Order: sequence, then structure tokens, then C-alpha cells
Amino acid sequence: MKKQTVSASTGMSQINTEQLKEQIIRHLHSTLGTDVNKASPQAWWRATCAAVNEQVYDGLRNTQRTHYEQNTRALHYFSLEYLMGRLFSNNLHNLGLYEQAKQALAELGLNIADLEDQEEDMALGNGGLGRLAACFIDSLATLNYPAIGYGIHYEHGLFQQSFQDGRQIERPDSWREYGNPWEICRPESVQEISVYGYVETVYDLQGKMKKVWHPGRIIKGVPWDIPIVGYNGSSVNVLRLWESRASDFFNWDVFNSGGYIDAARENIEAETISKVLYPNDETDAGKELRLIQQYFFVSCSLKDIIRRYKRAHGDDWSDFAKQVVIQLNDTHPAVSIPELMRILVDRAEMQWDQAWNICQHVFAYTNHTLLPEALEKWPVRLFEKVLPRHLEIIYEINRRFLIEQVDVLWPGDNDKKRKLSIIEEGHDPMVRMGHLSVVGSFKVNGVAEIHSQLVKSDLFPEMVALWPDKFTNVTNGVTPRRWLKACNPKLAKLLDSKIGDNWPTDLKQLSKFAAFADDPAVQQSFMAIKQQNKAELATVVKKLTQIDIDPHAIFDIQIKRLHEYKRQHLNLLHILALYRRILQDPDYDMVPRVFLFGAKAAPGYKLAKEIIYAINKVAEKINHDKRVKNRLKVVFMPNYRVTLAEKMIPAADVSEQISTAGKEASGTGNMKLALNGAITVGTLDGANIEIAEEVGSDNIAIFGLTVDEVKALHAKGYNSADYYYANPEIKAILDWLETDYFTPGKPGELSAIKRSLLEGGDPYLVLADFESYVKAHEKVDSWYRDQAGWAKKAMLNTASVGKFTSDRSIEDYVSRVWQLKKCNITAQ
Ligand code: NBG
Repeated sequence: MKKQTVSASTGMSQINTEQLKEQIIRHLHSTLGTDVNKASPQAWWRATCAAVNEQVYDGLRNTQRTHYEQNTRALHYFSLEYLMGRLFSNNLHNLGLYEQAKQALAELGLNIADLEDQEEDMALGNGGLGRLAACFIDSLATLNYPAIGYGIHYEHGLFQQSFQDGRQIERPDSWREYGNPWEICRPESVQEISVYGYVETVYDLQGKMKKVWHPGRIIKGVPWDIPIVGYNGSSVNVLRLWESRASDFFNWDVFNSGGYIDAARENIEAETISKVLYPNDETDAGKELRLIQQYFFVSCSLKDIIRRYKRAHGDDWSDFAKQVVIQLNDTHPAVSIPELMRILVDRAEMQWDQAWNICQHVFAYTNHTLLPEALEKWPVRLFEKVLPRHLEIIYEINRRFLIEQVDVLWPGDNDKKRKLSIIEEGHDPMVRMGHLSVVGSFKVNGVAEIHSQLVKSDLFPEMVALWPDKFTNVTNGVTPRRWLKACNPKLAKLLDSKIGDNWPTDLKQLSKFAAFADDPAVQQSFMAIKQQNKAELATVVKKLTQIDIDPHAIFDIQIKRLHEYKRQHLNLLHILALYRRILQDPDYDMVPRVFLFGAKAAPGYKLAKEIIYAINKVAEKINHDKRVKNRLKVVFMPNYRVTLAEKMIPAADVSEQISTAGKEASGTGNMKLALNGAITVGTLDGANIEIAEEVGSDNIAIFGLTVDEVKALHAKGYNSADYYYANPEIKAILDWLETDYFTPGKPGELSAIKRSLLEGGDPYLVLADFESYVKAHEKVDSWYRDQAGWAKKAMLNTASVGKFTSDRSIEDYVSRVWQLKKCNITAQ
């Protein structure tokens, strides 16, 4: 075999096409046990993954050794969700091997795209929060920060969605039914954790009181490591996901006493913990199993961290907070605060104050939503049952907080105490996880400027009075490696040729592309690429939905979880308005438009499912109506997920970011679409505001009420019926939905939307924003008629959004929160 060259930094081999080919065939033989003559696409894909892993593991070993030798401070990202998507092309791109692999496979008679399609999405998340975590771990590795992601190894990720007569059907997702080539099981790092049981108060010989928790169940956590490959020979970090199993110890006892069936039942119960991802986006499930999931992964992870710390420091805890920082991705992992206290106070026998001091220097908390239904609260009685000792610890944290902090600033003010207490009083007292997270963390951040402001002013104003320096902002970002370079190779190449190829790790470089925005030749190349991407998407649409769409129409895309606050129904009302105008005026002049949706609704979220149904029914009607003459098409893509996003985003002309102002914490799809040259139709909400600042008002269509106007309208008293009666178009559309026009023979089938907007009071101000939304779209229509003008706007979008790389977010976290040092990886 030819000698491999070795990259200076990580020691990852830089192999050529010929060597890669040899490796793939070797793995086909020795790893897959098959032969070139009979290998299935799955086998080829797995053999290629194995070949890729040879490079990955070199980097992994070097990274782990370097981190160990340098005993670096490290970030521990705690998240219940990681929406990874596929890793095949991502790993190839980050290793700098994509072109070689494409070539090697071609020489073996294979198409790399077909192999890519062999991989199931790793959908261990719901939406933005989980995808953000995935972008962040990509950036952390790329920037050479020592970091580890901790989460749950769900057997079933987010459900698969299909439509039956327009209605959402859910099916379980089995992303690793036949194993997953990227994960490594680490039996040597198994942990055991406890739940249930009771707490006993005991006294030692000196009369010192001690609390002893006698757990009711022991559960085993088995770690699976997914190597996270940084871009261009940087670090290879790890995402460690815990799978739950019955503890051997526990089962053995039951088994020995003849209880085979009981032992089997215990097994199933223990395994249930990591069985499924809760499919709720921004709602709090509040179920016992969910609390156990949270505690399970947090407890396993803390034990893992402590094991690693002790290897270097023994029982000396004094450096713990110097070495370890833990980021809580929303309140989901907040139970780690009392868990660390329990370990320090009960197990390490540390004084409370000393333990609390460590905690308060270890944890930082990111808030991702202001929606009240998403702010986690756990019934005290549930906590008591599942985690009795932790409840006691939370009471003590709360008692000290109320006396030492709240009562000092507001002496004798019981209202303040009631409002700030970690325990919410009432019939069914609750543990407020947001309060616990703020009290137990040294930093709290929101995810876009406006959102961080609202966290301070509306959610935790008193906490800000107590700790003004605790609160900060880190605006979200997305990895340009996946969301431009890998998913839009043609645009990536154009950028390489015009501004050089440093932009994937230095996205501000994109601003140089602005110099070409008036250049007709570059405009044409840019638009030709968009056109090709649209044609490719049209093929995907045809395959998945049998709907023909015209790549010359405007592709207007709304992709995100289905939620009333995201207002897919506002989009629908606009579509109905256009349809009605066309029917009323056969010559209605509009640039042809294809409205594309992608969204999953939480299975228990009725209205969200009704909105999907309504869009599908309206689509059916419009797409078959000859009178429309192809001016309008509506497509609801089934089973929206990362892989579909990668196909839709490069093909978008218009990006719908239309949440009610104040409701979308940040959004990250908005960034991906703008990066790929789509023009945003959006409200002044979340990161839209910062996108508007970057791209300039000529290159974005802003509409709707502002946060302050929304507040003022609610304060004054919002009456949606006023809009219904005042605007004949609104009235006609809503009434139309009640007829059987879209559901022949079944009037009233689509009336849930009208009901929510009228009787339901229209909580998300759809009707209030309708007119201004329609106007924004008229503006977009007129912009598109000037193709050169449009090209310029689109190009300026790409050129102006360098701020929104997740590398910048990570650098912000590093300087504002984590205080990490880069660690360059050395080869041995
Ligand atoms: C979501 C917000 C998005 C934001 C992502 C990532 C939750 C609880 N929140 O606006 O709705 O972009 O978090 O920060 O999923």
C-alpha cells in the first residue's frame, strides 16, 4: 500500500482516492463479510463508513490523548436532544475526503448520493433546540475546544410522519434497527444510577446528622460514543449518549429467588427509559418517565465527569469548577443541580456552602423559550416519589435562597418570596425548573438579542435585580459546513471561486461576495445555481408527493415544527387569499408561486394536526384546479427532517419566518435559508431582527406588529372579530374554510382554524397581522419581477449573514460563559 500523508495537526491520514478504494473493498471483505459481486448498497455504505472511521478514529485517539495530557478545562453540554441528521457526507466533508470518496465510489461503479440515502437520519431531537446542539458540537470540534456532548441514546427518535387523506400519521422511527456504523459502545464506562425509594435520617457517633437515600431501583447506563469530527483536521470530540438497561445486580437477585418473569419485567421497565424521544416541541410533557429520563442521563453524565476528574485529582475537589463547566440546554437537565449537590454533600461529605459554591461555578443555563406551556414544572409529589432526596435538597437550596438573597433585598416581602420561590405553592405544589436553573447557575443566556432582553424583563426581572451580571445573550448560529458547503455544493463552489475557500471556518468572509452583487455574470451564475437546486427539489417533490411543480415559480418555503405561534395558518390564509383572487379575477397577475411546507405536529397537539390537514386539503383543491393555471401550487412535504431540510433550503427563494413577535426565541432555519440566498418574509421576532440588521431593509420583507405593539394590543384588549368584520377578504376566507369546498360532502371539517381565530380569541394575532403579511408578499412578488434586482437581494443575503455561524455563537459562549482555551491536537 502507498504511504499515507499525515495532517500536521491531528494526525488524521490524508488518503487519496486509490487508497480509499482499497480500504472500502477491504472493509467490504473483512468488516461486512461480503464481496464486490454481491454487496448490497447497504453493505457498500457500511464498508465506506468503516473506511471513513479509520480516519475518524485516528483523530479521536489523538484528541483524547492530547486532552488527557494537557488536563484541559472542558465544556460538558447537557442536552436531552441532538438532531444530528446523517453523518456520512458530513464526516467526509469535515475530513476533507468528500471528493476523494465520490471519485473512489464512482470508480467502483457506485454513486455517492445513492450511498448517502442508505443512512437513516439520527433524529434524536424535535426541532431547533436539538439541531442547535448538533451545530454547536460541530463548531466546538472545529474550533478545537475540549468539549463533550451528553444525551440519551433513544432507541426511537422523532416519529416518522406520513399523510393519509391529508392527516398526519405517526410511525416509530428505528434509526439503528440494524446498528449504526458511527457509534462505539463503551462497556468500560457503564454507570449505575438510582431512582425511587426513601430517605433515612441517621446520626453518627458524634451526633452529626446524615441523610441516607435507600433507592428503590438501580438502573444501568451504557454509553455509546459518536465521534464528532471537526472541519479540516481539527479535533474529534465525542457525543456520549446513554442507553438504559436493567442493572445486573438487581436482576440477579430477583432471578435467584425464582422470579424469572419479574426479572424480565424489570428489564423492560429499565429499558423503557431510553426507548423514545418525547415528541413535544415547546410543550412540557410533565410525565414521570420524562423526569426519569432527565435524571437518568444527568446522573450518568455527572458520574462520568467525576470519574474522569478523579483520575487526575483524586479526592481533591478544589479544581473541579476550574476543570468542569456544564451547559444546561434549557431546563431539561436542570436536575443535575441537586444531583451534584447530593454527590458532594451526601457522598463526598462536603459542607453545604462549599458544595453550593462549586455548583454555582459549574452550571450555566440557556433559556430557549418564553412560552408558558414550555416552562418546566414538576409536581412536588412526583419528585418525592422518583427523587426523594433531591426534593429535600431543592427545599434546602430554596430555603437558603429565600433567606439569604430574596429577604435581604426585599425584607419581609412575602409576595416576592412567593414569586421567586423554586417551589410554586398551590393545591398541587410544583418545582419550578427555570427558577432552579437560574439560582444554581453562574450565567443565564437567551438565544437572540430580543429574546435575552425579554428573559430579563418579562421572565426573571427579580432575578436580574438579585444578580445583574448573571444574564447575557448568545445569539444562535448554524454550521456553514452542513448548511452551505455540504448541502449546496454548487453555491459553495461559486463562493470558493469568488472569495476563496476560507469561508467555511470564517463566515464573515462572505461579505466579500457583496462586491459581486451587481455583477451581471455572477448574478447569472448565482441564479442558475438556484434554478438547478429548484429543479432538483422539484424531482424530490414529484417522487414524494406526485405533485408537479415548476422550477421557474417562486419557491416559498416554511419549514419548522408545526405550532400556532409559528403561524403556518397565517401562511395558509395568504394562500387562500391568492386562490380567491385568482378565482375572482381569472387574469389576476402574480408571479407563479409554489408554497412548500415541512412540519411535524406533536401527536397530541390537536389544532396543529388540523392545520396540517387543512393545508393538505387546500393543496389538493388548488393543485387540481385548472383555473389557477399554475400560478399557485401547494406542497406539504411528508416526514420533514434534517435530510429533507438539506434539499429544500438550497432551493428556496422565499423564507417564511412569521411567528408572532416575542414568541420565537431565535429561530435557526431563518439563518440557514438566508445563508442560501432566500429572502425572508418575517416579523421582527427572534433572530429575524438581527438578520434584518445584517442584510438591510431592502433585502428582507418585514411585516407585522412589533413586540411592543403586541404587548400594547393585548393590554388594550384584542378582539379578533373586529378584523374579521372589518376585512372582507379575511371574512370570506374564514367562511370558505367552513364550507365543504375543500372537503366535498364534509362541511365543517376545516373549521377548527376559524374557531381558534374567532371563539378562541386568536392568541397569536394571526388576523391582526394578516393585512401587513399580504402586503409583504405583494412586495416580494414585485421584487421577483426584476430578476437582476432579485439576484442582487438574494446574493446580499448570502453575503451578509456571516454573523450567524455557530462558530461565532461558540466563541461568544467561550468569552461570556465558558472561559475555555483552545487545545490544538497533536499526532503521536
Ligand atoms: C427553540 C426556540 C427557537 C430556537 C431554538 C434554539 C425550544 C424550547 N426552543 O426559536 O423556539 O431557535 O430553541 O435556541 O425548543
